[in-house]
Amino acid sequence: MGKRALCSCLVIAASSLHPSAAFAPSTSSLPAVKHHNGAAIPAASTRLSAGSFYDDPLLSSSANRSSNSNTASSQSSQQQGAAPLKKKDLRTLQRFLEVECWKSPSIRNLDRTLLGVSDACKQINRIVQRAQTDDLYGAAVDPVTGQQVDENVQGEVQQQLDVLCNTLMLRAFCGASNNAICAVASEEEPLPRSCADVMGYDMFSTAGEYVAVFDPIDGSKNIDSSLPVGTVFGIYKSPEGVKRGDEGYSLDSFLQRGTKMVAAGYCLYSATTVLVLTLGSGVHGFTLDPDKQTFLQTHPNMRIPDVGCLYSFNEANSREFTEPVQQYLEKMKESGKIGGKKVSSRYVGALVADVHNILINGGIYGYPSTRDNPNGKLRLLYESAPMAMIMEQAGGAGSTGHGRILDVLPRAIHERVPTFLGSVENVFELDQFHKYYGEDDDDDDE
Ligand code: FBP
Repeated sequence: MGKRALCSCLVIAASSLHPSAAFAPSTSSLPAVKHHNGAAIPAASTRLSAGSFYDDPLLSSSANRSSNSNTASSQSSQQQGAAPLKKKDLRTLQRFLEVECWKSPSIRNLDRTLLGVSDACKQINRIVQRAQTDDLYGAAVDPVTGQQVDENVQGEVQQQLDVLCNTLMLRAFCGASNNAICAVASEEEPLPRSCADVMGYDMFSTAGEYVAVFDPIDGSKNIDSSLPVGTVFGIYKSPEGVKRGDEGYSLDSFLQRGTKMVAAGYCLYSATTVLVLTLGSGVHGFTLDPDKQTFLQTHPNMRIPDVGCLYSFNEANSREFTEPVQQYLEKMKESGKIGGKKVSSRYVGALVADVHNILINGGIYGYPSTRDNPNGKLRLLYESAPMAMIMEQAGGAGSTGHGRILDVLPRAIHERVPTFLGSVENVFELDQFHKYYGEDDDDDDE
């Protein structure tokens, strides 16, 4: 479909109008969005931890003062006039899981599994921090032959850390005492594996009504330069009456739309270690207390701003991006403002880190399709879909450019999908550019 004559910027009412109007400064296409309280509060006020510095009388008083914990832009119930919580008042992840899983029958027996996953994240956090000192770098070698192990199903040489963190996550999901999970799929495994196979005991074969998917170490290329990395995971309930094959699971349990996920989360290993989780009713963030090695609920009910001025794309690939995305980025930079705020680019090169930044501050993250990778780079099942569930649960959006990521029916475990995640207004505009520039190919096969 040829390009229509460009018209001058008008208020976006119907998607047929030229989408760049959205970037026209202070046009009414974007609601006049003001960052929640607008106060320039540092990203995260530091909490002094009980039991270490907290006992220091000099510091304790400042702790009381600097209690406005959550970031300025993500508004949680805590900031709405509630007295700031001191550290000891923060709910632990364990308590949160016990209560939330008890509350909803559909996830009733996932509390121990998720607690096990949080323990694995603590171990991965330690491993990532020790990678330099304990020489956990470089390609993984076969413990028996001493030979470098083969490439993984992504065609990447498996790093020692990939293998280590993969093992920790496999055990965390399959080893939970109440056997809630029957099988798992990982970025590092060519095919799903039953928990009986992972744990090496048949007793696990009768296990659970759930399956788990995960990327044990996301952005692993960043480790060499000590930049942030992450872990991503999602949990699906096996469809009623699904027949398990000889492998102890059914692929149908995995190849479900993201809308079927019952829980999703990521853990960010960075300046602080933050576990962000949704059980299908809101999003909550837990920061690891380095002294007590306990995840504390520092970000209850996270909400992403409806519009944000951050964008996170690897623009080195922009020549290969599809026209709608090229036009979207071009028009945004031309106007230099979104919602009256100056646009700014941030790209760490790790999905978890970049999306966490967008979740806190608003804006859009994108890994588009390119001429060489028509489906982009990110894997639908254990990268894009879990992040899209978190984004939507926080009031944001997750799109392929042609529809919700969560509506895409996966056809294969390691299938890739163009991925756009962020504030609802920003992602809406990107979808308008796809509509306007007419590259409308339904990649949803049903
Ligand atoms: P893995 O590291 O798990 O393979 O994930 C892919 C990833 O590293 C994302 O975390 C990140 O957003 C993207 O690839 C970076 O890709 P590029 O280096 O092409 O920008």
